[in-house]
Amino acid sequence: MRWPVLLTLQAALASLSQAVQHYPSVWGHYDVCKSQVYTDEGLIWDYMACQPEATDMTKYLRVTLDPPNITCGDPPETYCALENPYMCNNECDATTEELAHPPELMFDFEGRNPTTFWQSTSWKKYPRPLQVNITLSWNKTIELTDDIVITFESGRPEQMVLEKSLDYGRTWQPYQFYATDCLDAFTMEPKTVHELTQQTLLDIICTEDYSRGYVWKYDKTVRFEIKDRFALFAGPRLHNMASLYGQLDTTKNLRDFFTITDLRIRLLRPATGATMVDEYNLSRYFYAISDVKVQGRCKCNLHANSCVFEKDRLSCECEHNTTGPDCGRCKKNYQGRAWSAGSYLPIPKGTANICLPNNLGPVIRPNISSLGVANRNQARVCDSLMMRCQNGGVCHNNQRCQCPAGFTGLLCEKPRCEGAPGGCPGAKSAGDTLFPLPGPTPLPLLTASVLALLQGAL
Ligand SMILES: *[C@@H]1O[C@H](CO)[C@@H](O)[C@H](O)[C@H]1NC(C)=O
Ligand SMILES: *[C@@H]1O[C@H](CO)[C@@H](O)[C@H](O)[C@H]1NC(C)=O
Ligand SMILES: *[C@@H]1O[C@H](CO)[C@@H](O)[C@H](O)[C@H]1NC(C)=O
Ligand SMILES: *[C@@H]1O[C@H](CO)[C@@H](O)[C@H](O)[C@H]1NC(C)=O
Ligand SMILES: *[C@@H]1O[C@H](CO)[C@@H](O)[C@H](O)[C@H]1NC(C)=O
Ligand SMILES: *[C@@H]1O[C@H](CO)[C@@H](O)[C@H](O)[C@H]1NC(C)=O
Ligand SMILES: [Ca+2]
Repeated sequence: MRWPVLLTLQAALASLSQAVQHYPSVWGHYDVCKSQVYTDEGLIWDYMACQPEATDMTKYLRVTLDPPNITCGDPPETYCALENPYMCNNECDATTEELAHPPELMFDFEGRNPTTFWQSTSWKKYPRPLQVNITLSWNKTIELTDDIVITFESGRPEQMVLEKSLDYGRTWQPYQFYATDCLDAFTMEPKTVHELTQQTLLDIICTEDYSRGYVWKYDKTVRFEIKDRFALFAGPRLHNMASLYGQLDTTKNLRDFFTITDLRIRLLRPATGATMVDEYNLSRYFYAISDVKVQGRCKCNLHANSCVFEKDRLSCECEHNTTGPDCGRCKKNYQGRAWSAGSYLPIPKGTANICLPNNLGPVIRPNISSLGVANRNQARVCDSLMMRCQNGGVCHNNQRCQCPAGFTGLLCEKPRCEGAPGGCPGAKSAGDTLFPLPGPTPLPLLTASVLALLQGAL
């Protein structure tokens, strides 16, 4: 009798998850930090690993140019087209709104016609290099979830480096080198992201894919390929996110690779479209960028599912009694055990690793090692797909069955009133109390779990 109920429910959830599957859900669905559940002990909070949704991070950055006066228009200048030195109709004048090209235009909503863009001064001081640093700062650690895409309005640079910082701009590491000739520019062998393997994923490469000369009119973008790197673990269509999560959980280097506080675009040599620079017409050489895309999420150590932007500052709204901009510490009075990040494992809900109150009795407190910082190696008690919880119990975290009101026991195998004098007065069918689960957000929780299970199973 109960089977059909469960099966129908599963079918409903499965079709729901199919509907949701089209989402570009790059990092899965750790979207709930806690929920209320019924157990043998009554209504209790259940805590889960959680993270904010990925979003457009360019809304929250500060941009700095170096040299600071490298933006065109002061004094006004006229530029010529790279392909045609006789076509000089590009005017820049900082004092006229329609002719000014300030840095903000790299991050405004694109989709208007004509495009809006930042533009540098031209290469007036040739042969001194025309170099510009564009630094994007968040003052917050963020995790990249999609490719960084820089769209040029000018030709793409012949030499450029993308750099990152993980310490608010104190130190910088290269992310990727870009050149028409990698050997000549950086003495590096040219490579593409497709040559990387799981073992070489963290290698910094120089690519010639985004710098080629005259065809620039048709391809104006320069990319840093995040998704291709994810795909080395999660498969070509990122369907096996469980595998990626597993790796991210256990490999700090990998996690850090996709984590930044700042990005720097170092423009080292503008497009010239030829081997020789036309010294008599340097108004053809400059940089112009119409759009920069950075998708990511606040890093909250799996202790928050939202991140707020207040007083020009991003910060995680920490749960699990953690605190700090990245939820990187336990709250005062909740230092009963060492702070630990949440864990993506076990799939699908992870492990919250909440901070515990200081004054826990000796019952729980002494043995942190047996409690486990992350209980990722704990034995599986149940599995919702195999439906080993009986009498309509729901498998929870693979670690226990949430039994319906009438049943108890590890697998809900025992009627609660068994042995009670007089048997079970007015016993109801257990199936009736199976759903809905009481609690604030049972549906997102279930869909997230089923989705992730399905994704993991693919
Ligand atoms: C750009 O930044 C790098 C460090 O990332 C620094 O060495 C270089 O001098 C800067 N260049 C300019 C033009 O500011
Ligand atoms: C930018 O400022 C520096 C120092 O203030 C100056 O030497 C340089 O000529 C200026 N460049 C432009 C393009 O105005
Ligand atoms: C650049 O070329 C155009 C077209 O030949 C010419 O009108 C202009 O004077 C040149 N600019 C310079 C600085 O020589
Ligand atoms: C960066 O954030 C910290 C708090 O996390 C704040 O104290 C500091 O003023 C911020 N710095 C800048 C440059 O906004
Ligand atoms: C955190 O502490 C508050 C009291 O400050 C308490 O109400 C809440 O249940 C605690 N949360 C967790 C996850 O322990
Ligand atoms: C925790 O348990 C281990 C063995 O399981 C034991 O050696 C250790 O002394 C215990 N720690 C505390 C603080 O009781
Ligand atoms: Ca723009």
